[in-house]
Amino acid sequence: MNAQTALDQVSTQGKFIRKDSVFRDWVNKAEGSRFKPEANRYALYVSKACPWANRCLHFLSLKGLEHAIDVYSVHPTWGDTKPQVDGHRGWHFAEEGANVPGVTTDGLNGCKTMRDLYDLAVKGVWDKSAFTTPVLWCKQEATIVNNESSEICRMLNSEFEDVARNKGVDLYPPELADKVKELERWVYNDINNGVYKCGFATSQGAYEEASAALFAALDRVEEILGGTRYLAGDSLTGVDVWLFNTLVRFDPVYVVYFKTCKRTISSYHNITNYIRDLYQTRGLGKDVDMWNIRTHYFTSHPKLNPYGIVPVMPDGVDYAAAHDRATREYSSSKRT
Ligand SMILES: N[C@@H](CCC(=O)N[C@@H](CS)C(=O)NCC(=O)O)C(=O)O
Repeated sequence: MNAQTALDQVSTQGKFIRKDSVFRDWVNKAEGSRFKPEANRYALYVSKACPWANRCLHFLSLKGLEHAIDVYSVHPTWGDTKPQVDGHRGWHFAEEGANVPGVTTDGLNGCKTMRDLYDLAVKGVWDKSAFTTPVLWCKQEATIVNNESSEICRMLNSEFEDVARNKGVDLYPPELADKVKELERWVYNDINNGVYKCGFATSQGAYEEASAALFAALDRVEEILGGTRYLAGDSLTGVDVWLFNTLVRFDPVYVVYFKTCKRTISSYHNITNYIRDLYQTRGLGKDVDMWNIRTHYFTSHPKLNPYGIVPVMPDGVDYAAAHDRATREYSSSKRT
């Protein structure tokens, strides 16, 4: 049995190498498609702590799909999943009757853990990789359609248009496709996954390399945001949602936990204001659950934090504070 978590995905040089997600089917409208976009046919399993799952929740709300796809969310602290079989620790759902903020039971399938859900999906024992969130679940076939957040985001953006309340919202507009794709490449490698490369590295060299790439990328973001309101220009795109989910966790968690301490995000003027803008003006704040976020990281990996102590929240993190993004002049607009 190969019951892994992301913490096990480390090379012999101590580099964190994330494994590819395994379930890669698509919901689409095409004739003969196995998974058609229909209201009440799919569920999204998330952890509110998980940046990958959280970005799917943001797409769900930006597109106005909450009424059509139900959401189940796991407890932030990993626990034993099959103690009689192996030592794996992973995501659990809330116990019946427990009242944990932002956490639910698996009201759909009655699973106790995400591992049980993966077993249910394959109607046996899932032994190929970690039991990760997010999961897009098909109720009709009782299986996982997809467990790769970048793809779930794209499906939510474009495939559920007929049932979406916010029709016409397009976070991947065709005219920005190349630009967004190029931004996603380095935002994913150096920032979204970059913080994990710092935090899960097991050698000094691997950590320093990841840290250098991370802060070079953040400097680049700071510069871009001096010129435009969003990463790809004047409109919010998917890559902003990706970046936002790492940024909101940065000072409250990663600076301490993943040793991404060369600079804090609050020391970057444009990035700080950009987070506040997305949090408030674009409504992404509604799906940011700081208790789940901080509890998860600090209490789930005994290897990294043996006593599970959650450090005091640093001063100066205030995503609800006023921002200057709507009123400032951008160098891109000056040029036009
Ligand atoms: N490629 C996946 C990565 C998802 C992922 O790593 N999720 C983490 C939580 S942040 C997880 O569920 N980890 C469980 C584990 O490693 O066992 C995606 O983007 O959807």
